[in-house]
Amino acid sequence: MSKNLVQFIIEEQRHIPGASGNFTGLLSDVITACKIIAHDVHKGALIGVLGSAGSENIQGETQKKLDVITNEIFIRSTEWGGHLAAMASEEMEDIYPIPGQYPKGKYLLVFDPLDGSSNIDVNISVGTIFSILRAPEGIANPTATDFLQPGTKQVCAGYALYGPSTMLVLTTGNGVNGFTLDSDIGEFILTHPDMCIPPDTQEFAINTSNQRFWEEPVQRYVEECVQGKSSGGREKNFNMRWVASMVAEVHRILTRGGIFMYPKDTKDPAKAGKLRLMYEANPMSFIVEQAGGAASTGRERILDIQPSNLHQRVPVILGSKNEVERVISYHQGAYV
Ligand code: AHM
Ligand code: MG
Repeated sequence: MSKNLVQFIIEEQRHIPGASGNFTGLLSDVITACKIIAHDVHKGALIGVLGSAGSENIQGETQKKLDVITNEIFIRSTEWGGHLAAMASEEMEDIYPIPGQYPKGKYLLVFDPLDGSSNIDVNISVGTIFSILRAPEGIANPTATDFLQPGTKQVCAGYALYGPSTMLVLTTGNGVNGFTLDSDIGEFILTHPDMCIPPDTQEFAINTSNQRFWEEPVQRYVEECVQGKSSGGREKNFNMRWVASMVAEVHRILTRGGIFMYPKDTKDPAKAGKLRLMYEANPMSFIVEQAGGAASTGRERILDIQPSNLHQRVPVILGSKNEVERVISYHQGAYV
């Protein structure tokens, strides 16, 4: 019989000396949240969840009804279990401390409950991204500052992809495994063990409508991909994809390779990029590195960044190692 996700985690935790079962319990609550979200996303218009909520989040972005609903699902599914000290979400300005009626635990949960939500009304894949950190030793009531840990400190990172099938992909720092939701039995089943990103690729993903705002190294890289063999700059031709759902984009890269870029641009000088370090860049970089890929801003490894605030944005360049390294080398002024 194929392994389900909870069984997989319990067996993995057995190898960790001193593991108390708290992490397994927390993950099991996160899995429940993702199953409920999958249900709501798939029902869509039938249960009246599409469209705008008529509100704005901390980023000043218009919230979809499902942004609000999925944020609530994540909180309600995970706050009661006694595994968390606090959580933080892309959709909430401040951290969410665990209410007094529940026991507190040692973990911090960080999440983007519905990434790519601009796709929801047009029935294109969306996802949930999450990251688990440890609360600093001896801190029972964490503040936002306690969340500001570099990505290398993540205990676990994962995403759920609500596509033609629902998948959950995760790492605890020991490779990357993918599970598919069998909705008949309500379980995520291990279908993609030990996912690896091929080091070379002929596929790139970037929103080219921002081209005029990019820096020179990214301009050069994309221009060479577009020219392919004909420029003499590259030895191969490239294909391009842009789903505008980072989860779908990263999943494609984990499956068949590729490079994804939301680079630094000059569109809004107040923002270093579009994607958020804590909710998007760090968890995805942990997964990508664990699958043998690379993740960088172009200037530094994403997982090494010391966060300065909860909603910080960073440039993101991730995927097949040799292509990411090429883009980094262009940032260093090197010509390969
Ligand atoms: P969101 O968290 O508000 O959904 O924004 C993040 C999404 C990513 O999934 C995706 O890669 C990117 O925004 C798309 O941005 P754009 O619409 O500029 O192409
Ligand atoms: Mg997002």
